[in-house]
Amino acid sequence: MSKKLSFLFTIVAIFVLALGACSNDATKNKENSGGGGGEGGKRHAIVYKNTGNPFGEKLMDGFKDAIESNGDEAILRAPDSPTVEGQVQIIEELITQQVDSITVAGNDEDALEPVLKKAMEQGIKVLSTDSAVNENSRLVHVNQADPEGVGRVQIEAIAEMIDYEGEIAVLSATSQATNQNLWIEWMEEELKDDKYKDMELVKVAYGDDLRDKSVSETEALLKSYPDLKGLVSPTTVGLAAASKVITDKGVQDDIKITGLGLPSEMAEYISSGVAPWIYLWNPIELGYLAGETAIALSDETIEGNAGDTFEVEGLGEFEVVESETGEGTEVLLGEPFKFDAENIDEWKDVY
Ligand code: RAM
Repeated sequence: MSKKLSFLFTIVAIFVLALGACSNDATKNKENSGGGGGEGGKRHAIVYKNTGNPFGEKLMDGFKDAIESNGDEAILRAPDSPTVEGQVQIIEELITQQVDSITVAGNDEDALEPVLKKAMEQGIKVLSTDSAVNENSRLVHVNQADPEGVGRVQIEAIAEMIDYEGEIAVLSATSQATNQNLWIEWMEEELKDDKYKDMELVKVAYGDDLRDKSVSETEALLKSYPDLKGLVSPTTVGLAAASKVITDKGVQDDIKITGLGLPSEMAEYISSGVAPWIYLWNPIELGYLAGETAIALSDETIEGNAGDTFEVEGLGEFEVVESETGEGTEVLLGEPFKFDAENIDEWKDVY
């Protein structure tokens, strides 16, 4: 056989093998579909804030599980950094792919409106979770917990840790993150109570949910505010990064820290006393609930209106309600959990 011919044979062979692999995948998908009793065949996408966030990964795991149990396909996307531009580009691609639903953790409340409206005009069901987009940009928001309680409890915690006295600072995610901004508003509201009269919030810094930036922002806070007594970080990335800085600098006797953290990332700091206790909800369940809500919207079991109800296997019945913020509707997962030295070992391997 000539060299040319044998080359041709090789190409054909590779092609045939590749076809075989495709049809195997197709069979697999077929087998999967209906596995969870769903109709199957739909494509549901989730767009998280950015890649490399362990909380976001857990949330997407839960979303994928819900979608695949229904026999549908889950598309998991996130830009490299938590920007609006990155999310717009991904959403445009998902519109071109004509997915059935898009669930977004918004990097901005309003800026995604044009692209999300475009998606909805084309019949794609749009919802937000974790970080809400405005009511014109979504059919419903899947909320982790009541924002007022989440904000207030973190101030109560840090106050107790520092005996209601001294300077405190907040290390947040991005300055545009709807979820963090709402929690910070409630922190400021809580601080108005007279029992906090000897405490002062000196600064809100932004680590953008990036590890390195969260580390450098914490270092800058410690430098600029040498009398700082407490840090609150309402982001898992920020809380883990700041706890490490406090540990590495050996200043845990001078500064306490609390906030919203993943038990898996915070166990060592809870045990060492750097962060005596923290709060969070289950990110896997949040993603699962978002996935089930996406399915219910695309099956038209719900429309996203207050009063709509749907059943989620393992989690119970959920009702769509008016949002606490007065903007649009939401589905609420539940109350945040408190993690401390007593219970952290049970949770650190779960999420
Ligand atoms: C971070 C993200 C997320 C937030 C959690 C608590 O991982 O900013 O949006 O909900 O922390």
